[in-house]
Amino acid sequence: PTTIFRQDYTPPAFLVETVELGFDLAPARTVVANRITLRRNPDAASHDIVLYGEEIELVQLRLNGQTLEAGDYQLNESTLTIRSAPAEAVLEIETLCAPAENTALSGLYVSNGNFYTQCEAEGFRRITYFPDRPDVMAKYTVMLRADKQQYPVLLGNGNLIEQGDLDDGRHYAKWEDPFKKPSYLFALVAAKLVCQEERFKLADGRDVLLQVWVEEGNLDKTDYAMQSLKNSIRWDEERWGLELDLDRFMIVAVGDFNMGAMENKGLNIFNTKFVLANPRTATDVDYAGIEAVVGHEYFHNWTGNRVTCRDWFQLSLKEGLTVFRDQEFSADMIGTDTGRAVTRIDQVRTLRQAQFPEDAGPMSHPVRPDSFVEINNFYTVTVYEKGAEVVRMYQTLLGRDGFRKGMDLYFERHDGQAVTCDDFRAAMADANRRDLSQFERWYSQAGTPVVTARTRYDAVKRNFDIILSQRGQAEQQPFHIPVAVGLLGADGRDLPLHLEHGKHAKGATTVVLELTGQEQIFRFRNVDERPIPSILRDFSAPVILEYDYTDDELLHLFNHDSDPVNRWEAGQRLAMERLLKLTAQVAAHGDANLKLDHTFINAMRAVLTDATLDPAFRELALILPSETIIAEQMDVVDPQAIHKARQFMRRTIGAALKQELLAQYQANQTPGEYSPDAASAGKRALKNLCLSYLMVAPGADELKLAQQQFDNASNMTDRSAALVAMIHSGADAGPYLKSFYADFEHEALVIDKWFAMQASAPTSDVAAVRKLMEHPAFNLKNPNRARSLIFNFTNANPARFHAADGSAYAFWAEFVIKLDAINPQVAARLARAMDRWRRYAPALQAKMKQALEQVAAHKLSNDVAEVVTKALA
Ligand code: BAL
Ligand code: ZN
Repeated sequence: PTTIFRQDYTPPAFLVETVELGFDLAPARTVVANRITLRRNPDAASHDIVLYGEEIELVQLRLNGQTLEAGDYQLNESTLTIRSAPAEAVLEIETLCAPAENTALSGLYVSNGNFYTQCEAEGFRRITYFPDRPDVMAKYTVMLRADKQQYPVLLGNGNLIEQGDLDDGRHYAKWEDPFKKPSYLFALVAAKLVCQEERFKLADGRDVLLQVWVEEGNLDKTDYAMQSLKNSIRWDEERWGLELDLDRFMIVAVGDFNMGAMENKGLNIFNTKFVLANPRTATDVDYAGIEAVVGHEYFHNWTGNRVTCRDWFQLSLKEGLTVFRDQEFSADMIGTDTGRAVTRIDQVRTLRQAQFPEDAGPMSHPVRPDSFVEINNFYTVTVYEKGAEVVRMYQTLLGRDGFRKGMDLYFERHDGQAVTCDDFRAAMADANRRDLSQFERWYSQAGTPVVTARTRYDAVKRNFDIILSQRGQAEQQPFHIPVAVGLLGADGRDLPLHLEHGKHAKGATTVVLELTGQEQIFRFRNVDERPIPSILRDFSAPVILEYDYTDDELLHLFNHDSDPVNRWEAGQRLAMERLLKLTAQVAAHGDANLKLDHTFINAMRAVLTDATLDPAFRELALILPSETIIAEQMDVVDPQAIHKARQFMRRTIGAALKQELLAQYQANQTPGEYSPDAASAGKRALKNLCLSYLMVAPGADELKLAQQQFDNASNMTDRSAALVAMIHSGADAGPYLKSFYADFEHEALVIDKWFAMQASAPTSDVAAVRKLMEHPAFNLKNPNRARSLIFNFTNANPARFHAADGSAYAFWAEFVIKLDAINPQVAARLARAMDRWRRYAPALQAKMKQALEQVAAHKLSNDVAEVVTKALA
């Protein structure tokens, strides 16, 4: 495999002006006719036309009307090169492909008998020969031809300009996209589908057509996606002044899809998981996911499509920014301060669960990577979620208005262009007359910086100093880190702030300290009492904060901090201290004689029963750090000890707070018609968390409660929570699993849940998972199904995955290899489950290494080869 370096970027030798594509669609043999007009790029030195192509058969090639013979061009496995081409060239290329055999789901493929495409990042070259790179932007016209009965719906990017019938029962549709776009945004759909459609008025008065296309039988599950689309359009207008630029916007749902969804121009193609929902089949979390992903893909129309990436190293330019936009959208849709904080806490949990480990592991890379073997491996939590944190930090440093000015300038300068992360940073800096050169290090330096805080109080001078220092990886330069800080008095209230040499609004109780050096002292004046600092409010930077809080200080913050994110954080710190001690105890002496202090239990009781707090916040405050997050705190990870320690803590809380949990379980019922709004979802989340605590070691009453909830549930959130509680408690859930399966046999997304909840159960070992694989509903070729069973076992059931005999590692190796032959992108994701193998005890390490080597010894895709090679390096 070849490594590609960011520094080697050169502009394309030829630019494409127009693309005319003709498709004769048939599953086994699709003919693609491609006519492109090219013009030599004055900025490039080379005169060679380089086209990329993979897994396609070249039938004919013509240059400016002349058929080219074999000697006139060079063709190898991945490129077609025409040397010293004329400055203006019209290429006519005819190729064949076999969509029905395309199990990689990249390029043109068949799912459940219908045609779909996925071109990002490099799928277009699996459709036709093309300069398939994002800095080549062109206008496309596309003619689709297919059997009318089998594929009554023919969709393309942009506007439908012509359609009609052909001979032999076929029909055609011609689509034209008025905007220049890179090839990765190309899409087509030829299918038997139905749609929900609506006309919608934009802020400028234009009337547009919105459509959500699904397979027949799913029209009862499109309302929420449609509502989310309308909310997204409105929000983009109101918050950013960005309008829909087409007359028509389509969402199409497909059951076989590698990603969550794809922002193709005017024709978004979605994993069904992020479209289909009704109360019976979808949970609150599913509804929230649909809102976020519909928003995300829609927002890409400006941040990604109108302004795109110069090269794939700049992926975070569009992804980090668009994730930030969808996060802000979801927060604004809730519309309350605590609602916003709840979404922020969720973001922090994701970072700690997935991004911090990635940044500390073998696949660690900067937000803007410097090299890759396979770009598909870089659609990561670092590029996406840490990228969004980097964008958020601009807003924290520049303020909302300053950030908006930067966005406006970015569009003013770069609309219609393919640009870099540096261009975005320059727009932010120039619009605000700020020097953001040091901020560049967030793009170029990998790893999670550690910020250490010390404090000192001078009662005589009434000064309070916060001394912040930072350390990154070896040889790294200091980052520009916004650290939001508040000071709490003994009464729990925020003290007024008087920062020396600092700017902040009068009366502000939170101030953003800018840490740019290795170590800096920030002095607050006129501080009448020794305060308790609340540092990194709202998680103002993606860093690890070290500060020696005492238990009393943490309890004070947990009870009083006006910043809900830090209030939650104080609870997490209290829990983590105890979890680590308990884990060490279990490892040394087993899980008898463990103890949990009353102070902690009382703190949990207080938050659980505090009716002034939002239920959604209370739920988050009561969830203990996950086993993965605990593992990240340990030098040598002992998954069994972690699991036992955490279960002990959950069991103890469940027993000690039984009455309160029951009372909150009853108090947070949501009778009446189901609604996925944040307030109702928060109540259900708290209620179901109560149930899960009560079900750690259930007696007959608790079991009955779960069974009743299962039987009487009016929605999937409650039904699945009851079932999960039963399965995870170790109770005999067999009859309930059976009835759940029978009820939802024909709802693929629900059957995914059925597999997932069993795969992640602490009672399921590798043998149980293998048994589930024999179930007729299991299908390794469907990414959602493979993820639901295999990934939930390898990633969400650490105590069983790390079984001492290594049997689950052998299982992992077997399925990485099997999946690689089907779908390298999915296989490479599974391969990542072994990323942190060096952190386990020697006996486990040896077995993990053996499994990695077993995979590495196979003939692998670039995707999997890159992951295992880096893991073993
Ligand atoms: N661009 C790939 C899918 C997404 O991030 O929207
Ligand atoms: Zn995206």
